[in-house]
Amino acid sequence: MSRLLLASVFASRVLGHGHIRNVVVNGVSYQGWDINSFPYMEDPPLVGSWGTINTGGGFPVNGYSDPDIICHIDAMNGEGSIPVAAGDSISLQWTVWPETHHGPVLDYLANCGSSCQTVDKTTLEFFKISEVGLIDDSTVPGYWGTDELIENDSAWLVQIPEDIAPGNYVLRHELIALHGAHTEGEAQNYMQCINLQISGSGSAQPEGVLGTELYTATDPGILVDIYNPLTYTIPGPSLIAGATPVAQATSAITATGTAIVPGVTSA
Ligand SMILES: *[C@@H]1O[C@H](CO)[C@@H](O)[C@H](O)[C@H]1NC(C)=O
Ligand SMILES: [Cu+2]
Repeated sequence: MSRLLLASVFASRVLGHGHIRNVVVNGVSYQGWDINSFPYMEDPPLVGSWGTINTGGGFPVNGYSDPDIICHIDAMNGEGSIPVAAGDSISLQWTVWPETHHGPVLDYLANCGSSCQTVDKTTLEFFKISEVGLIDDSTVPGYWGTDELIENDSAWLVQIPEDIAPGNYVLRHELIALHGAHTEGEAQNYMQCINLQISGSGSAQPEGVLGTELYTATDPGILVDIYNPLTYTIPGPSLIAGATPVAQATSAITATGTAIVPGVTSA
């Protein structure tokens, strides 16, 4: 389908849910992929974010083994990458997230090998670098990662592990809305992928799992009734060693950056 056709088919479904507007690294702001404008452009800006025809609707439509769970529906590899150093905290700045959509916030990395621009997403192996679930259960439905995102002016900090081996990585950032999750198949995952070129002198190469194997529909963190008191188990693989649960605040935006296209390196 042409971009224009996609835009007309899906524009009506994107209202009401958010997406990552921009990514801030050391005060430099990089534009995200904007479903409301990029599909209409002949020559959209070079960004690190992966495009998708839908960052708006509830997901998954076809279950957790569908490759659309990896970087959202019909995801297209990001054409650029954002340069970061191992240990940097990056700020993912969302548009408005709906208050009713309580749930965890999860961040994964996967090594792309030689190029995130051309990698086959179904081969990416994701390891978890950050997770925030039910923060305070003293009320029902509780105070969740998504509520912290809203309270923090729609900004989410995530720290790139200090000891990670340098290279090309996909950051997979995900919010899971659990308001309907007491019914199987009604949890809603909202994931977005962003290419990073990570520099540094670390050597850690954590093992990951395929995106299509991250979750099942009956995981206790996916099929769950948040309107009754609960102890919440965040879904997906365990955090890697060396992950930082709480990132350090980043500096204010002082400049605008442009994504780069990394030279192809040996894997
Ligand atoms: C939310 O803001 C607080 C206070 O600035 C900060 O310490 C915390 O790391 C932020 N949380 C996230 C996930 O960005
Ligand atoms: Cu919704």
